[in-house]
Amino acid sequence: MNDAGTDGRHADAVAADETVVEPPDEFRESAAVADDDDVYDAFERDWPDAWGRAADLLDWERDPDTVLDDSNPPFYQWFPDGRLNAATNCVDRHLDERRNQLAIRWFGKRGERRSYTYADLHREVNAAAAGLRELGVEEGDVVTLYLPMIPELPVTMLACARIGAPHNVVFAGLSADALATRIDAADSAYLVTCDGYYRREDAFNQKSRADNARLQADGSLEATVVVDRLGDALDVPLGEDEHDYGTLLAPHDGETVEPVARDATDLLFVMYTSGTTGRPKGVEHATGGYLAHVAWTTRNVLDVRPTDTYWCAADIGWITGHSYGVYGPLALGTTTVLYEGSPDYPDRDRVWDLIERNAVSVFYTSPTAIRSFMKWGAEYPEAHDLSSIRLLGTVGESITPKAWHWYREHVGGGDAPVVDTWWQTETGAIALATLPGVSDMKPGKVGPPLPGIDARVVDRDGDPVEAGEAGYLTIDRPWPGMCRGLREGDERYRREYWAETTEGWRYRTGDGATVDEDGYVTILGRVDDVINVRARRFNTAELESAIVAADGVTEAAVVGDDSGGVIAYVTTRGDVDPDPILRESIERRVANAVGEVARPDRVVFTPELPKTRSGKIMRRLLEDIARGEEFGDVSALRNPEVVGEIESTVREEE
Ligand code: 6R9
Repeated sequence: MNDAGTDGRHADAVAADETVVEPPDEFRESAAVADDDDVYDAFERDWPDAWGRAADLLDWERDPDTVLDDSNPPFYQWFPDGRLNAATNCVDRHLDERRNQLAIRWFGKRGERRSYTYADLHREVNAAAAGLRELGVEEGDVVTLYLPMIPELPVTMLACARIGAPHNVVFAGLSADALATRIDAADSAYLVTCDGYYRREDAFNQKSRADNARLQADGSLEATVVVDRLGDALDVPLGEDEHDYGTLLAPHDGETVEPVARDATDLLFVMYTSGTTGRPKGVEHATGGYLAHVAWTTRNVLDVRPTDTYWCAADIGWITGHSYGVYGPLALGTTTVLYEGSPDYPDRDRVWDLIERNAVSVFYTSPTAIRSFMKWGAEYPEAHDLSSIRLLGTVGESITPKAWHWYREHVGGGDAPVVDTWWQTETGAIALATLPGVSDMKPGKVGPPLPGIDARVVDRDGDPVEAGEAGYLTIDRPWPGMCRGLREGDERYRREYWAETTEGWRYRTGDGATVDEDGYVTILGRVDDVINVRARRFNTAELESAIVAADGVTEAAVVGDDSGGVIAYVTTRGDVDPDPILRESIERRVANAVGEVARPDRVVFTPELPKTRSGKIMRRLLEDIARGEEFGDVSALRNPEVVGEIESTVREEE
């Protein structure tokens, strides 16, 4: 790890806005966790047994007697003697009370709609489970799912869970190479994909990409199931060992497949994520602890209940979509929105239109999306009735105070709590956040660790830092949603994440952070996002936060150049002319907020920043451009086309 940061003065610039926002009274009164619940103390007093509250949110085939087995750290086992089925928890158990309540409302790219009640979902999941069985899928077999945001994705995930087959969802936008690597690495013999999907106006052939992957994979694939997403718009011939999803399920319509009771520690799914090194890591999540933690946080942090219509805008191909798009909301029996399209198609008010149409009450998205909304302008949300919103969530990267206030003002009607949630693929579920009915919010700061989570910010030697000083975010005691290990083996898992200290085992998140006097954590970004500016060390987030405070600026990414200076890549709102005055104002703001030493040497205006599919800014790439270096393959980006544009702007100005 690099050194996480410099002195407190710099770190504080990230959250220069010291506003404290109290939970609104109306929200407080009906929140899942109320002020007098004493929940922080209860977890402190009664750890780890207090986590039994999370397990109590689930239905168990055999109730767990033991909460935590920590005899072989860092391979912790949560609820080890419990047995359960995740699909039963997300579907069957709601049938008595809510069979005709909507579970999923789906909106397709072409304006199509499909709705599933819990009874419909039950029927479809059972048919899919029977279909997979017919192909030979057995308990423990890994099934790879390569599907866009269509109902068949959550349905097949739950069908896998029902028969005890771990799923391995690969984001539909990843390349054939990436799919092949993940099929091989997960040792998966089954693939569920589709003919294709719409990209704007065009039908894109997903199946041919899957075919390429199959050719590249080491031959372990036995059967492929193909969902017909496009109908007549795309005709894909099926070869040997390839099955049409509809045809496979049809004879099983109305059948019931007995759910397989799984040990709490059995694998529910694997999810590949990028690590510090080139090869992706296969993060393994166990059934019981994961589902319990996800359900607990969906209820107590996002405050979701069955009467809500809830929308997590993240793609199911990433962990946020797994935990808070599928498992969390369905475990609680709520109605969830599934949206296939993009937020600006057919128009930039699409998201607000969907919120209004569905009377969405809880909305969870990322700062990247919020910055786009800001860039497009407040007139889009303002044209819609968003009064159904009662809570807003954000995840994935730090949110600037400016974006936080915009989100609350223009989407949350000025008074909805905005919950900034910090977590990772590896943590499985939210680990740091305010409890919306209890805690004050501090825009730009994530908040304290959740009850029962022992997160600390420590220095190089592992000692807690002073308030305001930058350090490494670590977690000292295990938590239920934590992954059970890596597909790549125990040694790799231990080496990658854990450190043994005198107090026991410590999980290293890889993020830099500060903590204030009230225990509120500010995330400074990955510790590898540290940049050196004229031999002084800064974090990208602190500079960027100063830049986006300039009027008309929507996004910024700073990188070091090869002479030790700093380049700021900046995007502006559509109606703002990126002129020399704005340039000067940006430079001045950084100088004021952080110090003259950090004044950007160059400000490069660009229509967009290059992003990964999950919305993270590709700083490495921007750095390579700044340094005039070769950069690698950009096809995995969400917007590869901007790279050439940025490069020519940089060169032109030189
Ligand atoms: C859920 C998810 C994990 C990394 C994490 C951190 C960043 C996530 C954040 C945040 C600041 C937040 N991150 N939430 N940074 N504030 N509220 O995003 O998982 O894709 O594994 O990314 O994302 O850097 O380490 P994942």
